[in-house]
Amino acid sequence: MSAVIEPRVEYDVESIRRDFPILKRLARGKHLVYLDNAATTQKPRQVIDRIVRYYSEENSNVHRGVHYLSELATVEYENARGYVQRFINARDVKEIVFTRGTTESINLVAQTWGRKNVGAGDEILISAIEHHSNIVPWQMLCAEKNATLRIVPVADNGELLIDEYERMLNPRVKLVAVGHGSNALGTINPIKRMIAAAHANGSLVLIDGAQGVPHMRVDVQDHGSDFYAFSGHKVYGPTGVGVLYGREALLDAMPPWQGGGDMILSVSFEKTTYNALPYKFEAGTPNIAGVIGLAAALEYVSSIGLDAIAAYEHELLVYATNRLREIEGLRIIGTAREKAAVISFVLEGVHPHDIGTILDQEGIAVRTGHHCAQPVMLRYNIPATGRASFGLYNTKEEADVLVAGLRKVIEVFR
Ligand code: 7TS
Repeated sequence: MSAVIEPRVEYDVESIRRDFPILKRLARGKHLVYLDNAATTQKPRQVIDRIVRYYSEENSNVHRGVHYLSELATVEYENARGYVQRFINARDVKEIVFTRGTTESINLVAQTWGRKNVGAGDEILISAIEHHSNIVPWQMLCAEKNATLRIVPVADNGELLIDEYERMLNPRVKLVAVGHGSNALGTINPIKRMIAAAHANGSLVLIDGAQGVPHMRVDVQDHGSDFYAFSGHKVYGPTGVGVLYGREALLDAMPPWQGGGDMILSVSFEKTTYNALPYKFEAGTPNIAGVIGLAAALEYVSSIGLDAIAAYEHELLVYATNRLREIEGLRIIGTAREKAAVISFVLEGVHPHDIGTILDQEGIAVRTGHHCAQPVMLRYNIPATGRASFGLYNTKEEADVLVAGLRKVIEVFR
């Protein structure tokens, strides 16, 4: 696998769209307008082809055979780990653990580091705008350990109250767990500042990067997180694979999680010794094709350029926000100054589910509901929102189609 790729010189969205076979298809007889990228992204043929090639030419189990294919699969699997390490600028490949996704990465930390290090009276800080994946594992841990979960509040515009956060830090706070970006509101949190404040307080920080990695350059050494979790499928890679980055000293001191093959050095009925990092946390046959496909996806976004993607998506966000604001009775929920291209909205007099159903008839895929962030809905006193989330292949024309679709929704309910 190549190391660093020169980004494309200019952002050519039409050429990028040609990389994604699914974007050519129709949905309900209309051109597909896919605006549900926060849920999952579509896959470029570079990723699809890589997975096909793996199964056609390289498939074997890793880390066990001395035969040719097993060696080949192992090299590709470990090269992928190296690619992920360079992609997020981790210090060492040992710091990259492959998981099923963000959810599993967070649960791994809660169940291993958390069980070992969190006790009665300790506190874990999360924020009011977390996805359920970054709430429930901590609730479970706190219930088991008699620890307290505390919630950093959010302002009306969707920004966390950072001064309040800094006041909440105290010696009992063992861990701060916050999202890099909010899937429900689009808010990008000032994680570098939040991490520095937590470290000054002696607390560790886990960043839920599910909505970070797809939208911006992530450098774990620069922002300084102790753990960073993300999913392959939200960054144009396959489902069923994700990453837990953890600082080596922390991972090293954590007990293993699942027991099984590959995570051991030796097993007898009397005593088992565990494997070195990162294998200690990768019990059983991993998602080899998924890991290789994930590296292909990261290579793909690198070839476009993370900064170019961020700039392009920002342009889309500004354009779509302005167009949506033209619609009478439409209210955008989440207007933080730093936002990813995620727009949640409610439409006066129309239930979000009806919005989703009518837009679907137009071939427009948006998500409606609570977005696995029910506390956010409660905070803004709404049952659900419609949500358009943009990716690197979306266009301003698609934002126009969305606006036209919403005008149809309004017609129906007039
Ligand atoms: N954290 C955030 C911020 C997310 O947006 C999601 C998924 C997760 C964690 C969980 O990721 P997973 O890959 O382990 O499932 N968000 C969404 C969404 O917005 N719509 O569907 C899934």
